[in-house]
Amino acid sequence: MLPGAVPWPADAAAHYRAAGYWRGETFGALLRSVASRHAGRTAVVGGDRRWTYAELDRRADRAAAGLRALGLGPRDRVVVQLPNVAEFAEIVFGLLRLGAIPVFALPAHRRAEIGHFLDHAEAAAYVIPDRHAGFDHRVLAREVKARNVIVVGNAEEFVPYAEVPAEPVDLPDPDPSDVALMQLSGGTTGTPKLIPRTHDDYLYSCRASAEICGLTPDSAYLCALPAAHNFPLSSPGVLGALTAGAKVVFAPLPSPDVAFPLIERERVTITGLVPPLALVWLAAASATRHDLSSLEILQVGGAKFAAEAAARVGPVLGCEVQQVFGMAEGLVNYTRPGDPEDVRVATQGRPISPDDEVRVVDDDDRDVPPGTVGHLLTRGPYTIRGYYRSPEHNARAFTTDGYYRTGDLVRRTPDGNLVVEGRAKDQINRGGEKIAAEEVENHLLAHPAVHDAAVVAVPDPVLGERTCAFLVPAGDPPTLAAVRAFLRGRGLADYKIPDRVVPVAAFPSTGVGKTSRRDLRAALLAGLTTR
Ligand code: J2J
Repeated sequence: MLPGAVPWPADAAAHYRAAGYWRGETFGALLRSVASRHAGRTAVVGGDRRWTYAELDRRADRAAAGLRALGLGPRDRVVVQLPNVAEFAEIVFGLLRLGAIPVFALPAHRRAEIGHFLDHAEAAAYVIPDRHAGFDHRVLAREVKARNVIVVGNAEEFVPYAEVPAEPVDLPDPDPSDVALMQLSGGTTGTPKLIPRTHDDYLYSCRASAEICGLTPDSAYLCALPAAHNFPLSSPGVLGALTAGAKVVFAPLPSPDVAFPLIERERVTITGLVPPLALVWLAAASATRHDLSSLEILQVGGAKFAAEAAARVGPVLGCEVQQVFGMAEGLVNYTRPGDPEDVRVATQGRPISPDDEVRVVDDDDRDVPPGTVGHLLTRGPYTIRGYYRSPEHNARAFTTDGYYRTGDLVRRTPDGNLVVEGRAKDQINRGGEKIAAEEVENHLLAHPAVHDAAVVAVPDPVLGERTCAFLVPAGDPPTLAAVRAFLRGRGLADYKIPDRVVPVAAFPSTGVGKTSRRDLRAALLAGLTTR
C-alpha cells in the first residue's frame, strides 16, 4: 500500500476477497476486458469526439506510454483538474494503467486548494485545460509553480497534451490492492483531506453501483455534474458505466439547454444531479421541445432532496427518481429501481453491499434504538480506514475499530432504508458543494479588519444552504464585497466564498473547548433567524 494510506486489517481484506467484492482487477485491466467484448460500441462522447471502446482502450495505452515518457511512473500523484471533456476518460485511464495516481480536483478549485493538493500529495504533475468557464488555468498553474504542467488545449510554455500520447509500451499491471486514485473530502478542518481509494475497493463500488442501477451495454450515462466528483465518477457514474460497457456522454454544463439536447441526441438512459439542478430540470422539462423519453432513471444526491420535489420527478420527467446518499470516503446508499414510491421519494436508500456495516449511535458511540436519529458510523469493503497522511485527524474521524464517523445524522426505517435528518459536522452543504467552516474562517482571520470569524449554514430555498460569515471586526467592519474580493484574492474557490456577512460586536460566550465553535455557530444562527 502507498505509504501514508491506511490499509484494511488483514482479516477484513481476506473476507472482502473471499466474498468476491475485491477481485484483484485493476481499472486498466477492466477497460481492456470490456473493450475486448464491446470493441465497436461507443464508450465516450464529448464535444465532437466519439470513441468506441477499442479506441478508448488504444488511447489509454498511448496516454500511459506518453505520460511515462514524460517521466511519470507508478505511485506518482498527479493532480487532475479537467472539465467534462472526452480527454478526461483517456487521461484518467492512462494514469491508472501506468499506476500513477490521479488526485481529482474540481474545476472550481483555485490557488488555495490546488496549491494544497500539489503540496500535500507531493504531486509530480498537474493536468489542466487551457481555459474553462472563462478562467485561464495556465495562469493558476504559474501561480502554484506546479511541476510538469500538462495542458489539454493551447499549452503556451507548458506541455501540450496532444503531443503526449506515444506508441504503446508493455507496462506491468499495478497491484489491485494498492491506491488507484485520490478523491477529496468535503472536509471539516482547515485543509481538505485526500481520500486514497484502491483499485479493489473503488472498482467494487463502481461495478456494484452499475448493477444496482441496471446498467447494460445499451445504457447511456450523461455526466452532467463535474466528472471529478465522486458521485458522477463512481455512483455508478463515468467509471461504473464503463464497467458495464455502456456509453458515457460528457455534458460541458448541467443546464437544461445543454443537457436536454444531449439526452435527445444520445438517447441517454440515466444521469445524476444535485437537488438544486434537479429543481431547475423539473422547471424546464414541462416546456421543453426536446424528447427526454429515453431517460429511465434520474439520480439525485449530494444533499437532501425534498420528498415533495422527488415526487414530481416521475410525472414531470417520465422517469424514476433514485436517491443517492454517498460520500467520497466510501459508503453509498441507493434507493433501488422498482422500490415502492414512498421509499424512493422519502428515503435516501440503503447501502450497496451486504457487508457495509452501518451503526446509528448517540454522542457516546452507543447504538440508539431502531428508528431513532443518531450519528452514522460505517465501515465496509469500499469505505476507507484513514485519510492520506493525516494520522491526527484520522484518530478523530475514525473509531478505534475502524468505523468512519460520517458526521451525518440519520434514522433507519423499519425496512432498512436511511433517512438523512441533519448533520453534526462543521460543514456547509451548499447545493451539494461541501464547505468546511474552519477552512473559510481561517482565511477570514487573515483579513486585517477581522478580529474573529464564525461561518454557518443558513437555510436556502434553492441551494438548501448558503454560507453566512459572522465577523467580529477590528475597527470598521469590512463590507460583503470587500470580504469576497479578499477571499478571491487568497485563491479560494468561488463556492466557498460567503454569501452573506454579518458583523457582530462580540460573539456570545459558549464556554471553552473544541465544541464551543459548534455551539457558537448554533447560537449565531439562532440569533439570525429570530432577528
Ligand atoms: C443528504 N445528504 C447527502 C443525500 C450526500 C454519491 C452521492 C453523493 C456523494 C457526495 C457521493 C446526500 N442526502 N442524498 O460521494 O458517491 C452529504 C452527506 C455526506 C456528504 C458527502 C456519491 N448525499 N450527502 O455527496 O463526499 O453529508 O459525496 O456525508 O461530496 O454529502 O459528500 P461528498
